Order: sequence, then structure tokens, then C-alpha cells
Amino acid sequence: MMKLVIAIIHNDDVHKLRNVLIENDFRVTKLATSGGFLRADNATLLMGVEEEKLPELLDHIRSICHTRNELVVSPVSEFFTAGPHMGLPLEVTVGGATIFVLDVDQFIKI
Ligand code: 2BA
Repeated sequence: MMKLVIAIIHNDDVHKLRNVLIENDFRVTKLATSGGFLRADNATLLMGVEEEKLPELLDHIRSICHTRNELVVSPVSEFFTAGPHMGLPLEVTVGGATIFVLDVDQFIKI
């Protein structure tokens, strides 16, 4: 069965990951996205993959995408625009990758 893997990753990892995926015969589409919390640019990769190749795909992502700590001075969020957190630097750990795996009902190329 085919799976659709949606991976949200750091912009700095896109180039390397895309190269490794292409070299290993994976198909990938990159979307330019941004996070809801940090409002920073990130990248979302869409990858259609046969179930047997899913572990290999996840290994490639794991080997390239690492967590990073980022300091945010004033995240744009209602929660932080007032109150004791206002203006205080906040450290957040941005994941190496946030991954959704979905079953594909049909895969059609026309
Ligand atoms: P952002 O929404 O910009 O979130 C960046 C990082 O900020 C998150 O890292 C998390 O550590 C922190 N964070 C997010 N919301 C927070 C909050 N309400 N309070 C405190 N800290 C918060 P990750 O969890 O690794 O997420 C990295 C990026 O992946 C996110 O960027 C977003 O673009 C995406 N993402 C993560 N989980 C998602 C989900 N369930 N659905 C859709 N996109 C998701």
C-alpha cells in the first residue's frame, strides 16, 4: 500500500535531504511553509512512498534533520502579547522533523 508522508522540516536541512532522497530514488515535492508559532519559514515535503520503503525514508530523515534550540524574543501569539512573558526571550526546541504518515486511497498520474 502507498503512504503519503508529510514532513515539516527546518529550511537549513532541505537541500541535503532532498539530494539524499533523489539519490535513493524517492519522489519528493517541497512546499515553502512557515510555522504557526515562530512564524519562521520552514519547509514541508510531500512524499508518496510504498509501505516497504517507509522505514528507509524515515531513516534518511532521521539522519539529516536534527533538533535545534531557537530563541524567540517575542513570539506572535495572543498568549505572549501581554502578561509576565511579554518581551522575555523564550527558548524553544524546534524538532528535527514533524512527520505525518497517511494511507493513500488512490495514486493517479495523468
Ligand atoms: P512552529 O509552529 O513555528 O513551532 C516551532 C516550535 O515552537 C515547535 O517545534 C515547538 O517547540 C514550539 N511551540 C509551538 N507551539 C508552541 C506553543 N503553543 N507553546 C510553546 N511552544 C510552542 P516543533 O513542535 O518541532 O514544530 C516545528 C514546526 O512543525 C512548527 O513550527 C509547525 O510548523 C510544524 N508543526 C508541529 N506540530 C504540528 C502539528 N501538530 N500540525 C501542524 N504543524 C505542526
